Amino acid sequence: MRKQALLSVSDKTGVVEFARELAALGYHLLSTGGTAKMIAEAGIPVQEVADYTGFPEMLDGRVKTLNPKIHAGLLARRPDPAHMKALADHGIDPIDIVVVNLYPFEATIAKPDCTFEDAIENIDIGGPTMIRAAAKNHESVAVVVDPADYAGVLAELKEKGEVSAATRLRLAKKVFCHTARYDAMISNYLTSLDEDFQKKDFPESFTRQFVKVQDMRYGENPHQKAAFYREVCVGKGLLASYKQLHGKALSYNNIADSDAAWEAVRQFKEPACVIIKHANPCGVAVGADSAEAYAKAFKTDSKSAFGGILAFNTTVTAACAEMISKQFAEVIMAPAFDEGALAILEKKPNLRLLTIEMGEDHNDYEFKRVGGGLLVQTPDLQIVSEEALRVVTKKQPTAQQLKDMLFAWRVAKFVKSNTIVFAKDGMTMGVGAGQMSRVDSARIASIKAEEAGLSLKDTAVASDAFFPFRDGLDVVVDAGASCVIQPGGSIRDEEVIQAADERGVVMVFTGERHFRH
Ligand code: 93A
Repeated sequence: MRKQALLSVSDKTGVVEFARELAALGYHLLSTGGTAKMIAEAGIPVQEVADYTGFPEMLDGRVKTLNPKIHAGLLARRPDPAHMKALADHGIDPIDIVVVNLYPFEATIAKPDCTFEDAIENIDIGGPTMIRAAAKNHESVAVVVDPADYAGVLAELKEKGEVSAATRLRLAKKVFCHTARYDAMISNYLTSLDEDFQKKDFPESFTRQFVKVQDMRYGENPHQKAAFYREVCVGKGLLASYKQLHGKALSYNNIADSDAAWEAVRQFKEPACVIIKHANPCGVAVGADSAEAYAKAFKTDSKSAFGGILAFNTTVTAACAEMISKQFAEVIMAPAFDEGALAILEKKPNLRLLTIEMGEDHNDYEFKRVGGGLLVQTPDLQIVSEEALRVVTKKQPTAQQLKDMLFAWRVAKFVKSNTIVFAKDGMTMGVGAGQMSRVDSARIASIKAEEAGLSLKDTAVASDAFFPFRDGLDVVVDAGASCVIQPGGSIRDEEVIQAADERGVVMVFTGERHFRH
């Protein structure tokens, strides 16, 4: 019985050389249109699949190898006599080696001008069918989907006269990984086209595909290993748009914090600066330009800003860079840097400088690993409008108070719960984050303001969730707050509203909360 190899590849790298060696080893070569042409042109004997099956390629190439003569040749158990007889009865030769790589779906959809029809036409059907068949039958067939494996397979063939069982199994595993990834890409692509990108429904199962961008030096701590992945097809987040201009490689914590900084800063229309430390904002401000925004943000908590991640939604000017250069920062990110700014900041060899697009894209889902499972939710995209606020106190807010409260509320969304944010004139004045009790967050925010030398008189306060008791409210009013924005919804709302009236401050309810864990 003649030894047969079938070659059908989109990525034709190295295929002619591989075919030449297989032919020299005595393999009868079968191949499809484009691949067969290349092999034949190199003077290597090859038979077209259409010629072998007696069935022409049809439907614009949609049916090339989908034929029982091919699939029986791939799937027959060897040397099972019944299977061998069935092949012989139908004039089918077993296929021993399959060399296939698939239509370039990923590369196709990555092209900016890719149409829906282009994408659909690049869904390979015959290729996956062949490689899955061959991988299932790996006891008898060697299947090569990666040109990087050509050399190893040839070496074994030359040395042992066959591809070893261990290699056949390894190659088969590679196939199922390959086809799973391929289908996930298609599914991701089609999902990403949904108009209603914020899903209201959750699929029965997730087939997401992430590809490695890089191994990290370590994870959250040096004893943890880590890597960074990009999601295939969906999501144009931080990762899709950042470019590093300068500095050391980003660390695991840098990327996590940069993501938080980018999310927070891009929600502001006016020039803004966000300083993040350990995933929490320690200063957020808006101003006339990057320099003013930075100066204000830094003032909130200059102690904590040490080693922080700075994000801007506007060009970093030389004046701003001059100020920043006096502090130790890990990362600075902005849509652009003035030449003067770059000249100043690039003097620090380790400082990472990133350009980043703002945009309004967001992840469709958020994932959080729990033991043996995954929690999935839609992102928190709520933005409360002035009209949606409900004033619950006798005292009505002034225009300035409304502005301050809405600013504080915007920041509160990006602070880990329990969150208390003091703000005034487009600047955070005290941030209390990540405490188990709201009243403690309120105390911490006031203490930090005092340490920073900031007066909390007439400030606005945002609380990410309702005040369960009046104690938290009393702390912020004692500290100087004159207006409070919070979701409301506690069974003790009345008590808290009464306390606000008693203390003569304004309180508004948003009706929605911003827990962040
Ligand atoms: O359109 S297909 O899904 N129908 C098929 O029957 C088929 N058989 C192989 N695509 C099919 N292929 C794919 O064609 C292979 O997976 C490979 O990517 C490509 C090679 O085509 P050619 O040799 O004509 O360049």
